[in-house]
Amino acid sequence: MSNFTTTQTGTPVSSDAHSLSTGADGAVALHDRYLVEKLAQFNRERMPERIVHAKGGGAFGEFVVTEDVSKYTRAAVFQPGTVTETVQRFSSVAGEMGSPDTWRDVRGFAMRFYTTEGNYDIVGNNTPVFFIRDGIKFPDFIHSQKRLPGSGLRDADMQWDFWTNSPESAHQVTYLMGDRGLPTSWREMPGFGSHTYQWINAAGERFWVKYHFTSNQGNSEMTGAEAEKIAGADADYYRRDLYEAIAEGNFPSWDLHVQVMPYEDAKTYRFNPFDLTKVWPHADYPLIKVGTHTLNRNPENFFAQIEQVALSPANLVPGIDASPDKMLMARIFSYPDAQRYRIGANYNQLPVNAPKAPVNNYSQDGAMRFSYNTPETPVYAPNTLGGPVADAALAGAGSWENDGALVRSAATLHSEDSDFGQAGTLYREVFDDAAKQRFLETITGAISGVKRPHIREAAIQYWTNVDAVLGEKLRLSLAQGETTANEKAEFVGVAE
Ligand code: HDE
Repeated sequence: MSNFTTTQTGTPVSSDAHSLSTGADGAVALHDRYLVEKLAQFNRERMPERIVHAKGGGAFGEFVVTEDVSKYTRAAVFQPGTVTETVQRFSSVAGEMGSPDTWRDVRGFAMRFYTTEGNYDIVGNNTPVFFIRDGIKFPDFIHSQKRLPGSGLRDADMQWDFWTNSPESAHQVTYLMGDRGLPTSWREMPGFGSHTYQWINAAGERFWVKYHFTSNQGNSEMTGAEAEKIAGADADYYRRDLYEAIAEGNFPSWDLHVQVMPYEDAKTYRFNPFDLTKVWPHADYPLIKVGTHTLNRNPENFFAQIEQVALSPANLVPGIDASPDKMLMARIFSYPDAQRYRIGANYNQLPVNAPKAPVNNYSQDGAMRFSYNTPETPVYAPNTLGGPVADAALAGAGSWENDGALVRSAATLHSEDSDFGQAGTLYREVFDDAAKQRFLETITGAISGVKRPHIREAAIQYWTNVDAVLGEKLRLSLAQGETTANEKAEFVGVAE
């Protein structure tokens, strides 16, 4: 028989159904090594879930460069005609691994290009901005979105106390509470790199860029009621949709565009171009197409390939670099740190994380190491024995100028910077009347869960700062909700 069961070490086993015991009904033998191995392996099947973006799904694909953007970047992955294998993972932010896909939330939109120059990862969301602009607030922000320490329950007071005390969150919360917070599927939503990055061309000229992924399936959203119903019926609604679409050969794709800002413009632009809570109006810096990303292959093993994929903004390639965005710089530390903790020191050697380019350095050992240098390769640098040597020209790193004493302060304000300005523009100019009505209903529902009056008042003021008419409508809508609730309570009183 060829398909026989073995231990983890490849030795055939006697039974998958009966433990070794003294007599049919006797004591189980401790030396039943397969029983012990099977139970011990089972106890170690879970590794820590991602502390954010724990629930998700993903697939493999390819990116094809259809245009010529070589005047902006030397990155091999973005040269005309280049085709690069990719992996992409979609996710929600606050929910745990078993949470419903269709809870209202921002969606993770993270991908890796396995380029000839090493892995390049764009780890963004389905919104172009974020809730905060300094990474030091991230743990607090996430704590406020997750669970109360005592009851273990999620809590509207926490959420709105954080948001109303972090006014920079208004733009992203407007996206979150708008239609974008409930996409019909991962296939029918856009993606963004969100941050500003730096591109460097072959002549060493530097540009600032923002990434936009436009869905070729179009954008589509569901209502709160639809999302709530689906959440109860199928917690894996988005994951199933993506898997079945690809299995049926219905391959989703996105066109990648970039906005390109000349290096010198950054200093005088009307918005702080490195402030993650702001967008660059397309009228200022129009979209320039780069190519098309298509997802065309499902994972063979969800845990090995999607649970263990370690996507990180630290994975940058020659011709692409970070920018003086405080959030991006904090993320560049945090993702590899989280992945070393969650997966292990040698997580980049796992097949799904291993680059398609040679690894050549002096790192060694660490648990689960299974690829290594030849015995002749020195384990230190500098050396005279032919070990790898760093090459700045090959590394193609970017740079920028900034100086000043070490300070802890808010970002420099540019002429039109404000915490509520772009949120108000989004609400007034992008939401049509129907979307505005849905938005009012959503924030009314969310804020009606707030118990403390001072936080409720702060939330009304927060939205008044976004748009005065909206603030008035919200105050009225909350008051009406309260009246209705009191009437209901009175009614129940009578019924009793
Ligand atoms: Fe994340 N984020 N993040 N985040 N994030 C993680 O990395 C973090 C931020 C995003 O599908 C973690 O491996 C910090 C912005 C996505 O595997 C963690 C800060 C944006 C994913 C982490 C941010 C994101 C993550 C969790 C503030 C959009 C899932 C485990 C400085 C632009 C990627 C892990 C995947 C995952 C840290 C803010 C998106 C904990 C410290 C801004 C899509 O390292």
